Amino acid sequence: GEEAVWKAGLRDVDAEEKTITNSIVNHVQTSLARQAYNLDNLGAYQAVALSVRDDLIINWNETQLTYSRKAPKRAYYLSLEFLMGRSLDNSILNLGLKDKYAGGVDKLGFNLEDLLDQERDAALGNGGLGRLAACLLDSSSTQELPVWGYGLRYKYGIFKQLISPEGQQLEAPDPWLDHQNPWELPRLDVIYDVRFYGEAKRSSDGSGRAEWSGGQEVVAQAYDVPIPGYHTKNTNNLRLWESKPKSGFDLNSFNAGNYEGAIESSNSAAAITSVLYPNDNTSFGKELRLKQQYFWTAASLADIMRRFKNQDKPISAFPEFIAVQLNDTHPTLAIPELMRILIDEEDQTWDKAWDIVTNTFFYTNHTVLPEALEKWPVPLLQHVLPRHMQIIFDINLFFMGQVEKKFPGDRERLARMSLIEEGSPQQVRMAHLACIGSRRVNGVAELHSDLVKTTILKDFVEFYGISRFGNVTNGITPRRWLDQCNPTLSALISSTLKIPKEVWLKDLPKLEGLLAHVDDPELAKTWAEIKQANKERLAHWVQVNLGLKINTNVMYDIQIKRLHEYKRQTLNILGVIHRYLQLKALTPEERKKTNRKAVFFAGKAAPGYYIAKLTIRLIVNVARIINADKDTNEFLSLYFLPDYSVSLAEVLIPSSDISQHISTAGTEASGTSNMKFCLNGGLLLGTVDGANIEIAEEVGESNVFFFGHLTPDVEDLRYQHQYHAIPIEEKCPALANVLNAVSGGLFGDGGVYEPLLNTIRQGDHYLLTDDFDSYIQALAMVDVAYLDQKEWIKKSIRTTAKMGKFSTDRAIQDYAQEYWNIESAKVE
Ligand code: 26V
Repeated sequence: GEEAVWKAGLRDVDAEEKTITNSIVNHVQTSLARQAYNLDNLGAYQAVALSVRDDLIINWNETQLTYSRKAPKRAYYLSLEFLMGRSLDNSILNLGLKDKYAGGVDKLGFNLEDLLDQERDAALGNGGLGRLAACLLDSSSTQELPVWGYGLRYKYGIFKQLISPEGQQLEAPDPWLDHQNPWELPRLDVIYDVRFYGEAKRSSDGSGRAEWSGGQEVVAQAYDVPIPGYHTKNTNNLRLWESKPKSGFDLNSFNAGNYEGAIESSNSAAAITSVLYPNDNTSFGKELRLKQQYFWTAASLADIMRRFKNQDKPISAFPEFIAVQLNDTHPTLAIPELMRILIDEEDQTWDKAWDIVTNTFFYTNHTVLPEALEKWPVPLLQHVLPRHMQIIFDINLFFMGQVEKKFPGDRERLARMSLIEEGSPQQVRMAHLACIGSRRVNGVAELHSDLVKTTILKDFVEFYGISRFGNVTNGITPRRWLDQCNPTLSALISSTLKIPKEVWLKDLPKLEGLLAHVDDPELAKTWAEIKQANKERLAHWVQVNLGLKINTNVMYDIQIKRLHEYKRQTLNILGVIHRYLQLKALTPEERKKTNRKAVFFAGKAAPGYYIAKLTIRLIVNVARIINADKDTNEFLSLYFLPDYSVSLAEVLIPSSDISQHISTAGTEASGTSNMKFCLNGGLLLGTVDGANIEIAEEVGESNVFFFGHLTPDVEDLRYQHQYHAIPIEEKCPALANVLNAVSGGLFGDGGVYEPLLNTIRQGDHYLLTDDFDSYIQALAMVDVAYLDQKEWIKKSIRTTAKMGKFSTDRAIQDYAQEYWNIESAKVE
């Protein structure tokens, strides 16, 4: 707009709005050094973000002051991944300033929604594990608990996914910091040296100490990200470390004319935090990944130790003031690192050090898949972290002694429980180290926690007793995953419950009050209208971003998650093909009686995961064929939405009628998007796995669609596949028919898909041939149920009503009380 219009617009704003517009304009002129009247949306977004940041910093400061003054026991959440997504909308909602900012931005001639869209996702995570960390942080501030997160400030987050015309996934870097990041505060003074390589010499004085010297030293520098709570001043901290060379570059080499050598060491320091590893559920023993893990745990523990020492307490009091949660085994080096600090630097005896360590750490397991359990080769550890390898061997020696005492002569048990797996090379089993070095261990849903106790850590339950092992079922933050992504539904819930959202968003079981209104036709009508509007919002997104037109008057069926064989996107796409073949066989009259639907997929495959990439390729090519088929496309359409992200999830989830969570029983530890869909009134089609089970317990089996074999059958079925395989034509003709259609070239060159199809024909580790028929039946039941819209809406309302358990507010309180023993510290 013109300058005159701009100034005129500023006349009639209320006081708080005025403060906001002033602050935005100030940031435009000073922080951005630009003119307010010819600003683009990106500049306006930056100015608004800086203005919001001012509020966050004030609350952050008061929070840290309160924590210092009250000196409560604190908890630290160590996670290599924090999948934060965007921050602006979440910040103004949590601060209770959304309306004011919308008004202020409007007065300045901009549209808040457009500005929110300028923000890049902070995508420092792969999937569920990283997003869980982000939700738990939101809840820790909201619950006023003294919790900090520690992670790495990757220069590049999870790769950007492109899909080639042939349906190939291509990866591009994610330079998310290119537009400066207003949500972080660099702390030039919070720095620590971190050593790699070198030599560890044990002292000869019998103290057990050692001296670790030489090698490479790099610097860890902190960046702080404020985490606002919902309608509270409490604003916790996420501290992310960046690696830097210790001293610019090596002047000796430089002066000697070795220019490349001089910058090489600085490059190798910077490399440590350059990129997030894009593997989800598979571990490769890569040196750079090991360096990331140590760099981050060493910096975080040094920081925690410095804060503790400021309190002037004896070192033995460490566990009375500090709890450290290990998010999966990725930070397990913290265990030998704290031993090293206590023994080599703080003069503690081995026994005292071990006592402190095992009262400080807690370990959460997030998967029982064998390929995801981390193991580090002993020679690599010896090379990169010689002192830690000594300590791990020592821990093992003591531990093996204890096991031998309890189970004398049980050699096999010793071999199973050892921290060291024999072989060439020997490998360190990180889950064992995390288990014996922690106070307590937990899984992330009831079934998964049971599996942890009966499979991968069975021997440890027998050794320590059951009370060391627990469960904390995952959750999600209802602020982002309902109020922020589905504001109209949030408003409808508030008016129906006659409870302001500020209350029920912090006390999610209050949703149960919706049950009293399930039969209210007015509510049902508005409920359905909101779902419809959310479908239109998604259709609009697809139109703008992909140039495709989607029918909004059909059922929306969605599966969005990382591509993995165990999650069985392949089962879903083969089901779609089955439906397509059936539709083709019907007469036009018969087709008109069927349930119409659009099927959506989104998700990334690890760059080296060939079979997962082939599944994407199949989905894309099936979509190409069936969306172009005039006989059927009115009844069935299919979309693969590229570059799945937190922000895209926020558009997809509120639009779903049904979502699919169809992992082979016993493989999905919990799942969290299942909770997000259900909270938004989408129904669930799933296997009896992970948190699906607890969702069904809450909403009642009649409100979910379950299918497939159960966990106890899986082992047997796999044995059958190995030793008594039945040809697929005999066992599951419907599936054989679908595979033949693909092989036969119905979706382009069938040969391309042979390796994928062969995983099913041979071995079928994820039991598609066992579950396909019951999957198709379940889909048919969904169709029947959806045709009765009245009853469907009731199921939808009931589902939302019963999601109270799945707030991370509940989960974080569970950790606080049953694990960390911390209490809230409210900022007045
Ligand atoms: C493992 C590895 C191995 C080394 C390379 C990088 C990497 C990255 C992540 C992982 C962790 C895999 C475990 C995981 O993500 N589990 C998921 O955790 C969610 C939150 O608890 C849960 O909802 C999902 O069911 C579970 O698959």
